[in-house]
Amino acid sequence: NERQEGRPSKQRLLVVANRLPVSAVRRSVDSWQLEISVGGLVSALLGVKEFDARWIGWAGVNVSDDIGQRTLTKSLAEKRCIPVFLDEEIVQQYYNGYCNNILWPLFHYLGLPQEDRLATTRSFQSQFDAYKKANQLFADVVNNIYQEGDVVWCHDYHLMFLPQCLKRYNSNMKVGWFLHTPFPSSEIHRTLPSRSELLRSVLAADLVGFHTYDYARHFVSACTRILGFEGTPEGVENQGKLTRVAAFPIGIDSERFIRALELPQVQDHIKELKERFAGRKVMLGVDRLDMIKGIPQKILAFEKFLEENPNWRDKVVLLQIAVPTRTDVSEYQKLTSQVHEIVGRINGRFGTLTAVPIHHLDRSLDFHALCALYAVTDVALVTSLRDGMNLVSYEFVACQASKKGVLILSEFAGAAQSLGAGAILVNPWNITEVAASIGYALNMPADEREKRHQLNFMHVTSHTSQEWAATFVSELNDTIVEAQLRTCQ
Ligand code: ADQ
Repeated sequence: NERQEGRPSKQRLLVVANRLPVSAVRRSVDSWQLEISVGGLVSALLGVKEFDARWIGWAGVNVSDDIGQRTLTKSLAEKRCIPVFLDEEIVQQYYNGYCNNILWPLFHYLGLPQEDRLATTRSFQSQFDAYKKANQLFADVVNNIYQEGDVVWCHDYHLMFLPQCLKRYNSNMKVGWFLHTPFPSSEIHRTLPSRSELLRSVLAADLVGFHTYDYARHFVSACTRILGFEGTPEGVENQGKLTRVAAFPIGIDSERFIRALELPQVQDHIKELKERFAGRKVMLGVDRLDMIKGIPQKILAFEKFLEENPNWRDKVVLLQIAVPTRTDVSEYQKLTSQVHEIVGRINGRFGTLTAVPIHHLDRSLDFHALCALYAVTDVALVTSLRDGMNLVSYEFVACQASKKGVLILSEFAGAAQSLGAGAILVNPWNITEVAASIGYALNMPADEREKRHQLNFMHVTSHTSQEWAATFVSELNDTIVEAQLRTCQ
């Protein structure tokens, strides 16, 4: 034990997110198979060596029996993960309902569900109750393992109620909250029936972080207009309590992508792809299949480009990789059919016996295949209608050191604020503009591509996910010091 040996031990960081970075599959009554998913957050925190990170979250399975809960807890402990157990009813109401059917669309400017106002209002209340209950279950687990000196970092819109629950347990707990989606204009947030309760709870945190300055500003405006609190340059103040609000733009572990390109299996993959698409420029879209990603708009813009530029029809291919998510939700099923219908129509219209203009895959790619695809791409198309940041744009840039391809990027993605200098920014709703940008990108002279790429590459490699996590946690520690100073004065 480091403490006993007199060496300073690392500060414990309790990372609380809806999902653990591990998926659990039950093999028998008392044994589990665990699969780690190295998402952005995991690699961000693996790179931050000064903290001892523990994860608290839902393992994605319903485990209602004691043996199951005990054995899963034990297996997860080896991965430094602590499970929160949620029953099916809660998952339905909290996760599928309040989080994904209400907060997700609202925060992306898609509004509240409207099909049947009365039914929506009734179910709204029960979903919000389940949301609070679920957040309380997360708080119970955090509180059980919390030790003095720990910092607690809560993530995303699933856990907006958590800061308040935690502070009720222990007002000295250091609590930060970070939102991965946009925070919408206060006029949008105002429509949410539980608007004030959520804001008050988030304000219980010591530090509140967003990807961009705009989202932080929207949040502060919501607090001043809806709660009547005071907005200051540091954040939001109410009755002497200051909650720091700031922008912490996320990044990626760029080294991981750059290193992967050297691996023989990735090189083999690159070679295969180059042969497969020889003589054609490659355009790429990689998204979760979600309405916010603007996939139909992107494909329609590509169609318009082909329509207006017959000379390009057999010289360019669009690879659209879309991982299905939330497949049990009807809107997502409709979106899948809509995308398939458009792709089928365009391929029927512009395809030949030997080649089609769009390859659409409804699936996830493994990391190495993804890196190879990024590396052979001439033009990446990120046309989100709204997106907190968008890491695909960063990953593409990291893999383009030799090709220096062009990034077409939606001005409504947070990434537009960091990669705007090198990318071609577009309004994804304006199909004509996106089609024209495709033409501009495909014809761009090498020196302009080089210049634009360098700007983005410098940003992506110097603003990494590790730096993002370290900055947030160090600022969180500082806010506490400030608070303690105030009480001492
Ligand atoms: P997401 O909406 O998931 O994240 P994004 O930032 O683009 O969006 O991250 C997606 C991740 O999934 C990327 O790492 C990408 O490589 C991977 N991915 C996507 N499609 C894939 C496919 N077909 N196969 C394999 N991998 C695929 C949320 C917010 C974002 C914010 C992040 C981080 O919505 O705006 O940038 O959190 O804060």
